Amino acid sequence: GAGTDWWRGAVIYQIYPRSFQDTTGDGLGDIKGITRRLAHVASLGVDAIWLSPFFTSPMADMGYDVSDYCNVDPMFGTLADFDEMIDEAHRLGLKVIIDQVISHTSDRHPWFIESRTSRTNPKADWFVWADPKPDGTAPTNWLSIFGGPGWEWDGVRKQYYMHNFLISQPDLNFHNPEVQDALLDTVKFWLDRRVDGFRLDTVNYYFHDKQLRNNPPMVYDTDGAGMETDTNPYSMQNHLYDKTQPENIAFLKRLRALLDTYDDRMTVGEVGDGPRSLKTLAEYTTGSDKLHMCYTFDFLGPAFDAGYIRKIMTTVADTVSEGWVCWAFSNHDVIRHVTRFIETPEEQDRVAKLSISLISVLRGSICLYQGEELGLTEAELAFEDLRDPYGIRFWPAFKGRDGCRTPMVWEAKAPHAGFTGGSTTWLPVPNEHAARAVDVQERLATSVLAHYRATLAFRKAHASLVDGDMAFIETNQDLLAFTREKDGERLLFVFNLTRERQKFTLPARFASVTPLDMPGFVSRLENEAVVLDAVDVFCARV
Ligand code: TEU
Repeated sequence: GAGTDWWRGAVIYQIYPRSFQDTTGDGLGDIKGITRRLAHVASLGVDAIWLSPFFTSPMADMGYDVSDYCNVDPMFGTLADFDEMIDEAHRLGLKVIIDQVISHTSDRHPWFIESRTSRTNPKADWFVWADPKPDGTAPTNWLSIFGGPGWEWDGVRKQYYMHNFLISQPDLNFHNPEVQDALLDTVKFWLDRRVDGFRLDTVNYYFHDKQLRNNPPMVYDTDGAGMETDTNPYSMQNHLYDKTQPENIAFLKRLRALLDTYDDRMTVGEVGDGPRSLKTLAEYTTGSDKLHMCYTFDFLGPAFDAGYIRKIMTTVADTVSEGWVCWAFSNHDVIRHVTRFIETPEEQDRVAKLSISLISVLRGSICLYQGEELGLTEAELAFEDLRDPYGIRFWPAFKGRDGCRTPMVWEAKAPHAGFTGGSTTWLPVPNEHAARAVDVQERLATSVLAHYRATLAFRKAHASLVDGDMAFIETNQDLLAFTREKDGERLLFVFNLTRERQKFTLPARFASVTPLDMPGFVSRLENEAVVLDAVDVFCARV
């Protein structure tokens, strides 16, 4: 079926199942817990949920290492729990998007267990196997994202297999059509279970360079300073193979054709590395025969800076004129944005509020990450608390991803803030998080939570914000001013992300403006000038 464009401009709420709500007392979240808490999600005014993986997994990478694509891991519950969760989500008007982690499997997946037994078994070619170089070393210089070489020796096959992430996450060989067929079957399994969409993990990693060519040092753009070559041989950026292989397009078309045999289903591909990512995103989302939209990493870094945001949005306008982007400030892989953006603890609420006000008026769809509606900061954890293998490996230079994965906080006074009725939690619940629990913020009209609801309602009330055009207005470097426009409605925004008051004289063409109340902010119009406080926004109908 052709379907509606519900995903275009949608607001998606990411749930990290392990940390959302426990109902069994084992200190780990589960699907029944999600069902129990969906009313909270719906109350925010979002359109959809995206669930991080809940599939059968040895959990080496917290579920991003799948050993059965068509089942629920017992720690999260059962397929029946999942069906019940979908019923409740749909009853509340929420679409359900699930993660598909198909670039690699777990090394405990039956496909890999079989593949590694010999060079001749039926699945021998389902993973990326290659002979060593004559001197016994790895076939190429490719590195793993999680550190070390991207190849692991297997003593039975006497070959190397390729992995972009952990050694226990072998890379599937997409060049083999049987692999594609098997993966499309798993997608069909979830389509038939009424899933509305898929977040495609590392969608630009699916194909490897079939010719196994060594990579040259990576060339990257150092934020305006031009292209530079990374010459540090130990750099994480170095020798990553160019993941964006042309063969992927044909696979994405097969995937889309399958989705289009159902009504209203969508895909959001994760495309996140470096300077090429927006080009890849455009390639994957232009036209209606590949992906619906892609998720980028551009706002997952440290920048809370008008110039940077203007640069990214302008690049998108130039590069992705017909495709569609999904933005996020936070997710389960990066430091929570409040911690990245604040300069002093006193700013925490204000920065949390301005961030959602900003991202919700940019052109694109958005993903929110559980807990950001409470203004949560990154949890500070001790080495002993860590569960993320990536953090354990690189501590203390990189502390890993556990600080954004701590349990959701529901009731300030309850043990473990209401996350579990049991005696332990898989990661600690910080006291300062508990103080910001949902029940506390529900009682406060000025809370970050109340601000999220008001802001998402504001977005819904103005069609120009959902998918209208976006045009920038000349300002000084510190301000971000733009209009959003659709069907005769034109809204003007002026954002001040700095810690100084700012004044901005409106261009003559905006002579008559009607200021609109942006919930929570204090900017005002004096004569023809917009006067903004530190971390403030002005909005008007023009
Ligand atoms: O992440 C893809 C990815 O590129 C990550 O390496 C990311 O750059 C890193 O986590 C940032 O700190 C996806 C998932 O979101 C992540 O949780 C998984 O570990 C990874 O794929 C492997 O499946």
